[in-house]
Amino acid sequence: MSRLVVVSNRVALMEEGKQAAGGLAVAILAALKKTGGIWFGWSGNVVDGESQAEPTRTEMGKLTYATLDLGRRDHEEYYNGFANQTLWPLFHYRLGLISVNRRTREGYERVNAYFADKLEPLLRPDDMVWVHDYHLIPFGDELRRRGCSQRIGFFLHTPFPPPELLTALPNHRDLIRELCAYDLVGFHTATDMRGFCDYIRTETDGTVEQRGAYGSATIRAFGRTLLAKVFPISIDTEALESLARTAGRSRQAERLRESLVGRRLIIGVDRLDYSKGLPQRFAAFEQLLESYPEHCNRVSFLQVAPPSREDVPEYIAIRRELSEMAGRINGRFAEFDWQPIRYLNRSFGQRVLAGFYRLANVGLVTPLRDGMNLVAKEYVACQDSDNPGVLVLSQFAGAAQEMGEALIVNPFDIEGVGDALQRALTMPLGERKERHAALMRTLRQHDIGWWRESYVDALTRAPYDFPVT
Ligand code: ADQ
Repeated sequence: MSRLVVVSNRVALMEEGKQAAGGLAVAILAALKKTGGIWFGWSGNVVDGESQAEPTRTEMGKLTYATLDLGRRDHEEYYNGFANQTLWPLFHYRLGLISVNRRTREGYERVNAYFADKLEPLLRPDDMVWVHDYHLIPFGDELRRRGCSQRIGFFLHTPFPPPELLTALPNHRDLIRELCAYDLVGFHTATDMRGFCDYIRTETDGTVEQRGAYGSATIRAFGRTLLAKVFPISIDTEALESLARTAGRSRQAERLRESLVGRRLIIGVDRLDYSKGLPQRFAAFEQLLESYPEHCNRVSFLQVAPPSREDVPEYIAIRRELSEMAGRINGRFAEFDWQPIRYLNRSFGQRVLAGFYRLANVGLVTPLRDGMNLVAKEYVACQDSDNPGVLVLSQFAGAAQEMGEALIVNPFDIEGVGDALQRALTMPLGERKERHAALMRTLRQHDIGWWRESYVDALTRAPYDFPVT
């Protein structure tokens, strides 16, 4: 069996007992734990001057971490710049937020080439290389230019926009040509894959040989043949289920329960990101209190939102907006013994979160656009099947395509989400159990192990050839 080499922008080198807040980190760790291999990428450190000359290697059991510190300019142009101010908003359908300039695009290409220079000497001929996410689209092409003939796959953790949006990016063809250097390109949903296939059909002279309703397709474009396929990412369902059973009785969960003094709980857990629809969510909770005043002093909304990408102006702006909204809504509705919104800018360990999920009567997951959204799956897995809570889920989260038994909402429709909250809070036990059981069947069948195995299996079998440069 080939060794697995995982490449991602950020390598989450875990200190004992610590938990990363990124969905990607959580998923990769669970995947590599079984097979072992190399996890290669940025250390998360930014240094003055040049990026690190040689990777730092750290061995942990069967796993080798190989990490690089980024120089300030590389970090600014590649990470804060092109990845997070151009591709992230573009891939989340937010053209109004994209910033476009040649300097950051060049920085993005330069750092991808630098990463390829550093990984290439570590590779063995029969390795399989699995590259993650929008930061690293050109990486496979850079490895090919250095003569790497290993199987190289890519998985996109964000949505993939339709060609009408993608073509707003100058030199979009170059980016998609680079994407076609991989042997396998994986997406979360059929919608994302359709965006890619439509681009190939309309913007290139390539062909798409589709199998099933956007389940998988052979792409011939830019002189290469590759496989595109849908692999909805998931969670370690069984582990989380058993963690939640005891986590509901942990000290922190007890403190939360006591603080509620019999009130119901709605929970939201997200990185603080404009794609997560947090202002609309706060407004929907306000709408609930306004339209259904019987919930005043009877329901609390706990929103956990650790800050992320704090160097990017849009993230500073949304943080300020949310603090103001929480203050305003609390000022409007609070009683001397009840605060409607508990808004926390910090992260928690997995065990504490599992306990909080289990206590919550409603999981409120309302991104404006999201690749998958693992919180939706985690919330369901942590419920008590004898008395489960209700998931209210945005139709624009990838997860909605598999989790139709949740209450599916349009996050832009504030009144509609307010009504869905009312429905969730008053749903009879029988219906809650039925919906939960159906969701759990999906999560047990398609867990993180299934995701990894089906991706690696497809990469093993993908047709591959070498670039015509
Ligand atoms: P994210 O945008 O980070 O991931 P998500 O899928 O919800 O979003 O994953 C977040 C993860 O971080 C979850 O495992 C959650 O438990 C954890 N987390 C969030 N807030 C936390 C907190 N306050 N404390 C501790 N842990 C916290 C990206 C894409 C998603 C896609 C994933 C995986 O944007 O669409 O689902 O990658 O592909």
